[in-house]
Amino acid sequence: MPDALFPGEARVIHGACPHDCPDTCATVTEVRDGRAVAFEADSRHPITQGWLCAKVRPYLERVYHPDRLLYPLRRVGAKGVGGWERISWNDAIGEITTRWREIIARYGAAAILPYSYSGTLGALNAGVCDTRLWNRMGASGLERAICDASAERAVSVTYGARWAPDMRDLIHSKLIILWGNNPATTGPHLMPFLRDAQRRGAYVVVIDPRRTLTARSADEHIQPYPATDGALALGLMNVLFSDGLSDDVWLEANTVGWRELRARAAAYPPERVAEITGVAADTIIALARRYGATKPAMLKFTDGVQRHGNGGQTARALACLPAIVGQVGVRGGGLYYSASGYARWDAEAVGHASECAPQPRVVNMNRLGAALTGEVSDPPIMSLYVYNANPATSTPNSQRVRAGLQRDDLFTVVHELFMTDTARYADIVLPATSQLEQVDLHRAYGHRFITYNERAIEPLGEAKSNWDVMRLLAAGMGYEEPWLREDAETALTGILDATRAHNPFLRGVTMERLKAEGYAPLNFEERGDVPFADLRFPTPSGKIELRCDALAAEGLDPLPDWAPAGEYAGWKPGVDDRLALISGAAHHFVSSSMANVPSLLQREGAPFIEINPEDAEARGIESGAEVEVSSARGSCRLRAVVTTSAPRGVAIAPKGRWAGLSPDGRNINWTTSDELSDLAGGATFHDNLVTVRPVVAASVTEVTATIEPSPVFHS
Ligand SMILES: Nc1nc2c(c(=O)[nH]1)N[C@H]1C(S)=C(S)[C@@H](COP(=O)(O)OP(=O)(O)OC[C@H]3O[C@@H](n4cnc5c(=O)[nH]c(N)nc54)[C@H](O)[C@@H]3O)O[C@H]1N2
Ligand SMILES: Nc1nc2c(c(=O)[nH]1)N[C@H]1C(S)=C(S)[C@@H](COP(=O)(O)OP(=O)(O)OC[C@H]3O[C@@H](n4cnc5c(=O)[nH]c(N)nc54)[C@H](O)[C@@H]3O)O[C@H]1N2
Ligand code: SF4
Ligand SMILES: [Mo]
Repeated sequence: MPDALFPGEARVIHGACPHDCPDTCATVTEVRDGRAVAFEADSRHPITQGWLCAKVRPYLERVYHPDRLLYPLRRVGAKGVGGWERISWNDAIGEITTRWREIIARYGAAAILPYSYSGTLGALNAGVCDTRLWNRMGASGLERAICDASAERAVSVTYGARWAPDMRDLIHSKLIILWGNNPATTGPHLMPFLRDAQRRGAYVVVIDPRRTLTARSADEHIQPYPATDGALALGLMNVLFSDGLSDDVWLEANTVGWRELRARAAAYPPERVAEITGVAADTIIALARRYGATKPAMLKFTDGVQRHGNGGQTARALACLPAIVGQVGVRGGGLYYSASGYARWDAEAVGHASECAPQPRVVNMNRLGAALTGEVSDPPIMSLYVYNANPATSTPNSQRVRAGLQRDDLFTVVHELFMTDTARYADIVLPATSQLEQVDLHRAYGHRFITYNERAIEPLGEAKSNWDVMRLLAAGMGYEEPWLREDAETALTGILDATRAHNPFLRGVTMERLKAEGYAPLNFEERGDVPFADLRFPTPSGKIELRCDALAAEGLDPLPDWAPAGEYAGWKPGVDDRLALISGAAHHFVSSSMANVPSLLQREGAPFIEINPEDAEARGIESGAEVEVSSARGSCRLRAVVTTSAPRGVAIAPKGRWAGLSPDGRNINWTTSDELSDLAGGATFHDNLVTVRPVVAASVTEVTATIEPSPVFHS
């Protein structure tokens, strides 16, 4: 409403939360005189339901943060020290493309490594930007395995597709098992549906070593030792089969390998599983009987449970369970992993790979530090281009990543909104737009709506979107393909149209409609809205593959199994001095995004580690004390929170803390492992045994003195 105080017309712009979260909320930005004055949830959206999470509610604090990067910067002085001078975009693009041409002439384009992950999940500013320019250039590919690779592969080979039920169908569930999933923090829009189901009599079980926010409101909380879930799942199968609670007729009709899986599960009687997991045999038997007898039963898991050396097999075992009780294709039952398989963007429209030479090689992103320090040669990596990611903070074995970033002969460009731990090591820093300043299109991994993000405000300073920068870089390299010049809307319309042409789930979802309505539901007319209701599975056999021959062909075990994950071999909780360290999601950040927003930092408190009272006492640690957390890789210092939320033998230190904002200049990823999992090169953050010791008072001053100085700007 225009008035004397606000002469500008108020505009309301529809958008999407771009962050790595299953909820992909529909948002509304109110803009006056070119400035966003309010940022809220879209009250019409059936999943967003008119509210945003604690971390994104104060989003304008992030968008208008005084530390936003507004101009291109060139490093002055030594790497990582923080001296910068302002340069023009012309100079920045000129310098980057000149260096790249030299590197390509000497080493080949494979010596250039683009590194990105989930700063935004948009089809344009992630999807297109992760492929087009790099395909054309022939740069090294990135094996995008830092998050969900093991489970993604496990679920895909078992069911043939990653389809998940409608959250609203939880209301039909009578039993809901949340396995290694903490939605109250990591996907909060599930919670109201969970509550409604519970009120209607559903029994909710949480399986998580930590007493999470989600576990607190469950009917039952089961706390296995980390990385033992594969054994627990096989133990449940053991009881289901031996008690006659498996649906053998259904298994015979709809699966392959169920008898072999039954034989495998026979090796996991409850007593043995109790020994492995620390969960009482009676509890295992009771849960199996409940799962066998209660219908519909939903099993939901996410990725926290697979971040260890046995992660692939663990996810396979979990994914098989709903089939044993014949709950697949049933409303309110089945497997709820990820909905991202419904609207996979047409790969050719996104990346135009068929018009380019084959990718020369791929580098596993979990091995970034190793790759930069010699593991990858012929050619070595001579240039790193980072966007949508903060590897110095979020990638495992950070010390090694740092060592790589410090290489004087590595030409590093970081495109960012903020001077992150990673950007500090760049040769050139480019300023990025926030979601309010860019156009994009979003699918979700937790629900079944497509959401359009309209630009709400002009870019701050000289910030540019990922795609705008890629187009400048392409032009600077002399690439002339029309698909490297398209504007944002043309590119997105092309991708949506190409995908809809062969994907019935997108029927009726057009750009015109998205622009007019903000979001649109996927279309389930052809396949039915319950995943696999028609019991057709897009696997080689057309059935659920409990035994998976494709894995056997790769020399992997075709049946799920359990083995002690990497570092856990021989570990005896309570006997061993080392604690199993889990570093999952922080409540107020998304990975390291938002971990520089003052109000959120205040709510999250100092970087901390949760430790059980008995473990604390045995180590002379009091709540609030500073502790040193060390693994075979490295160490960092945190505040101890002594709490029964951590079971004995397990410690929890949430991810996402900026090393540069921590008193010791480090974070928990100094301790985590860059070994790969048993499937698809997955991350093993939680395969991490640590010793925790109080820091002696004398060295406290020394620690505070190592706070990294703020970057110095020469402009
Ligand atoms: N607030 C917030 N939300 C987020 C994120 C964030 O950083 N902050 N990150 C986003 C991203 S990138 C992702 S991938 C998702 C992840 O979503 P989730 O998978 O729900 O999150 P995590 O915290 O990684 O792990 C979930 C739970 O797994 C438990 N866990 C760890 N190891 C084991 C194990 O061996 N067995 C069992 N049973 N449980 C285990 C942890 O204690 C944790 O409570 O969340 C997204 N949402
Ligand atoms: N210890 C431990 N570490 C973990 C995990 C764990 O469980 N434990 N989980 C892992 C998981 S699941 C994930 S997914 C990864 C995530 O790792 P990353 O993908 O590296 O995520 P972030 O650390 O949030 O860094 C994203 C960066 O992108 C920037 N950004 C946002 N939007 C844009 C944009 O439009 N353009 C550009 N150029 N930049 C943008 C943000 O400012 C932010 O600095 O972290 C992993 N790290
Ligand atoms: S982070 Fe998740 S819950 Fe929060 S606003 Fe974004 S999509 Fe919604
Ligand atoms: Mo993730």
